[in-house]
Amino acid sequence: MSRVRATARSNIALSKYWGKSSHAGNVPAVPSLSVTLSSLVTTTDVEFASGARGDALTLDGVRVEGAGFEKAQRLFDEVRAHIGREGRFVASSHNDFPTASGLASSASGFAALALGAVRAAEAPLDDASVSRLARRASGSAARSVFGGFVELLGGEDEHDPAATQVRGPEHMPLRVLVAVTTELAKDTASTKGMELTAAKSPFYGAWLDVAPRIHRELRRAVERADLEATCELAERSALAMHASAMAAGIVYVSGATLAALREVHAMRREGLPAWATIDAGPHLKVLTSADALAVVTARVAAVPGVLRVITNAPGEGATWERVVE
Ligand code: 2P0
Repeated sequence: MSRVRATARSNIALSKYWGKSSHAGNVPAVPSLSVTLSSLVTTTDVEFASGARGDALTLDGVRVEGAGFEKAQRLFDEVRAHIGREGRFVASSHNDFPTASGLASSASGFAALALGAVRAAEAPLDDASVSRLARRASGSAARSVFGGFVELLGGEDEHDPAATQVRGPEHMPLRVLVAVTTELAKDTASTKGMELTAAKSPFYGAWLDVAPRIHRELRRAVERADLEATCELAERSALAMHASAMAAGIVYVSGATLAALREVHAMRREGLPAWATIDAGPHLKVLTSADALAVVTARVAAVPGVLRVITNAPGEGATWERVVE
């Protein structure tokens, strides 16, 4: 029996993935570029054992069931198909942040699970293949396999993309503040939100049109380490994504999210480097520079409805080690 411990960090998309292409295997409809986050870490132990009983997965001690487990099981099936051998996966996953806080991230979770399962089963797969495996479970997870600034292509021309590192963590002094606005998790899951947006939003076509253009510009800004242009484009990507989703009735923002967004805009008017991005939940993520971190953090933390602020620098990619007992 072989046990492996894998760690992966969450990531935040600067240019957003929202919507799926027509290809099988969870291929995004648009390209995205993320920064891996230093402070939101998932650690997953995976054993690959002989025996006919089924696979098992726990998250912070609680057995994972339903859609999350189905995704994990498909991932395990793919790894078994690669090695051509039977066996059961037993995985236990821990987040270093409260799982029920709405920060629980399928990105770090499935990246760690994919890497752990591949290494536990000794499947001869490289990081790009691990990224593809993770993507099939959850698109954003493909990006958490790598550190720093990471791109995942998407669109009808892409059939089975893996994420790739664009630049390492030290490339830009970017800081990401997660302004936590609720300790409760429940929102429309990303997959469902994307489906509803594609089916119902009058602006989904506009999103598919603009997202790749914002992404291209943002990628160039990252390459030249232009923090201001990167963050401005990131905010534009997030607002376009949310405008499109909102027109389908998918509203992720709360009053506290908008209050924090207004504070970010107020800071910018004062000349402070602060921009915002929002994912499929009510937390606001503030993008700033290392130099302005202290003042921007204090301003964001003082917004009514912001419960706490988690500071992140660009983080490392997923890692693994064999556990010897
Ligand atoms: C992203 N978000 O690029 C986008 C931007 C949030 C907004 O959470 O359906 O959980 O499992 O592939 O990866 C992406 O959603 O969705 C996501 P699935 P995932 O990070």
